[in-house]
Amino acid sequence: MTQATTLKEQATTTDETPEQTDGFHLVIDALKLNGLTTIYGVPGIPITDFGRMAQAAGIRVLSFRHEQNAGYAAAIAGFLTKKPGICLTVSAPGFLNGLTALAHATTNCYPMIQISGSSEREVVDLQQGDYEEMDQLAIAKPLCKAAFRVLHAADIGIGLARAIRAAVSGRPGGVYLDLPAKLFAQVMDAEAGRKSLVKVIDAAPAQLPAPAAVKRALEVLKSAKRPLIILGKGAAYAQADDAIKTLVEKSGIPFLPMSMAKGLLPDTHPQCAGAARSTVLKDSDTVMLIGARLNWLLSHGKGKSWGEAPKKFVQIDIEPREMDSNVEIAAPLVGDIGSCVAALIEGMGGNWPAPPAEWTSAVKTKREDNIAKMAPRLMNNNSPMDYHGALGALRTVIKERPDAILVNEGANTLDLARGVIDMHKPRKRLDVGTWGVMGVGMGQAIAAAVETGKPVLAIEGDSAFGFCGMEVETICRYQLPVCVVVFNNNGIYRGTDVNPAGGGDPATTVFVAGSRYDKMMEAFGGVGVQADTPDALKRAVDAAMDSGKPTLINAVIDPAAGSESGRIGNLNPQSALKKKK
Ligand SMILES: Cc1ncc(C[n+]2csc(CCOP(=O)(O)OP(=O)(O)O)c2C)c(N)n1
Ligand SMILES: [Mg+2]
Repeated sequence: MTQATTLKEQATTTDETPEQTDGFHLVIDALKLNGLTTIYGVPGIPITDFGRMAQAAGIRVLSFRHEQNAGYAAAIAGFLTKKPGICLTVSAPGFLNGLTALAHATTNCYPMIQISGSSEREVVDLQQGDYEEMDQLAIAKPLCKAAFRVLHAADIGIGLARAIRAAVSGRPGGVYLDLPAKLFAQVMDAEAGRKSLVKVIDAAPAQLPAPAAVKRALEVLKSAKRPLIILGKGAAYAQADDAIKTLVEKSGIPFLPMSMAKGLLPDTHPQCAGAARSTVLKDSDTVMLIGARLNWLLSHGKGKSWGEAPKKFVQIDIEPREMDSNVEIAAPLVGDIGSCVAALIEGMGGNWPAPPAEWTSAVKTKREDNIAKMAPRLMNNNSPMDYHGALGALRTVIKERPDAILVNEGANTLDLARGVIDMHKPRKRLDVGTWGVMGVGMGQAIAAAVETGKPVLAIEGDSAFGFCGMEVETICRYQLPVCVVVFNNNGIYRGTDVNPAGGGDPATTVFVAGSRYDKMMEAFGGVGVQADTPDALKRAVDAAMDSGKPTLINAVIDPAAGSESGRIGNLNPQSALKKKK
């Protein structure tokens, strides 16, 4: 090398400004480094360019029509993948629209990160009336598992790492990450930027149960005369499917799946007590909860539905404070579900005694009786359809297509579908979760299609669908294999109520009679079908699932068929005073 060229090279390096990066790119690089390659959101100031750049950088960015639906998509993506689902929102109103979903994710223990742009701190904190002014961090904090704000570009890597860890470790939940507008534009040295990024190692470390706790749990189980296992959606989330199956089968104990744990073991499994729910809750003497909480969905573990006889509970949960939340837990087993279940299997050894045959055969008889009672109702071909006729047809669809993902919301539409439609594989049933929230359907359907690539069947009450129906445009835009069936009974619970005042306004629970929701899908280029009989419904769903084309089927349900609040009418407050007419 000559002296001249060396000098020339030196000159070029010193003349050139060092390579630079900015907040936009650091957020993108940090997401990619951690394998977070899908974003659900709505564009606008200050994150419009961020969305574009993320798309350019190979991240899949799905734009929704409303942040709440993007948030529900991110939340269920977290449930399906065990990685935090990412929801991207604009400041103030967009942030608030997404926040319901973040709170829902936290309540349901789904890992999710809501990344929101926010306005300028200096102006917001002095309350000087900035564009979309709001102290978002303070508002998000009580509604999620953790909340962070990043002010310096050099802290983006560590900020995202903290958010990921908080979302997925221990009991998963929603995390808020506040990124003020200025942060995106901040520039820094590219090499220093690269070094500032953090790849999160072992984001959800295994948490092993104490050996003494395992021993205690096995002793309680062994002394049971009428044992029951309840599988919650935490068990489905854990993705410890084989271990859970082994535990259930080795123990011979009847199991009851909660709604989103259906299919963890097939509902048709000989030990499944789904169709004998009230019997097993009442008559069991020992109950092992696996990733299920004793909240309202299990009547808090006490009261009429749990019968008179004393019960002993064994509970597996990663959150120690879950123990004794409602009743005494005789054997708390704190740890991640995979580790706890593996430890139990090991502790059971080779000759674990089967539960008394008297108990298992009583459960079997009850289950078979109930299934036989329901069977003829599922086969009717009435028009207009009742819930059972329509659901009987859809039950066959899922039986024939066990890999399809079922999304389900509504009141009667939810409660009856849960009972009627058998699930055959884990994490194929997605629904309203712990809050019984309406409007999750389209977000969940979109995320399910995006994250799994499987066809989706969304069974929606007409009211439930109304909360998120505009996202059919999103489904059409991204050409997702989603078939939406709207159970159209002209209203909430029923379409038959009349205004008690006799005035011109309709009753509070009824909608426009005979609406054609199928036309909404047609408006965006999807397939719309009107179905009046279970046979026509089955044909239309099969065609949709075969073609993979976005489809909406308006399933005409008898407006008088439903009951108030579906299966939970008892939760409506009743005044001691007589009803005034
Ligand atoms: C966000 C939200 N708002 C309101 C409710 C109250 N709610 C419970 S079920 C329901 C709708 C039930 O009607 P539909 O979806 O048509 O089902 P159907 O019983 O008619 O089959 C409503 C509004 C809720 N659960 N969540
Ligand atoms: Mg309805």
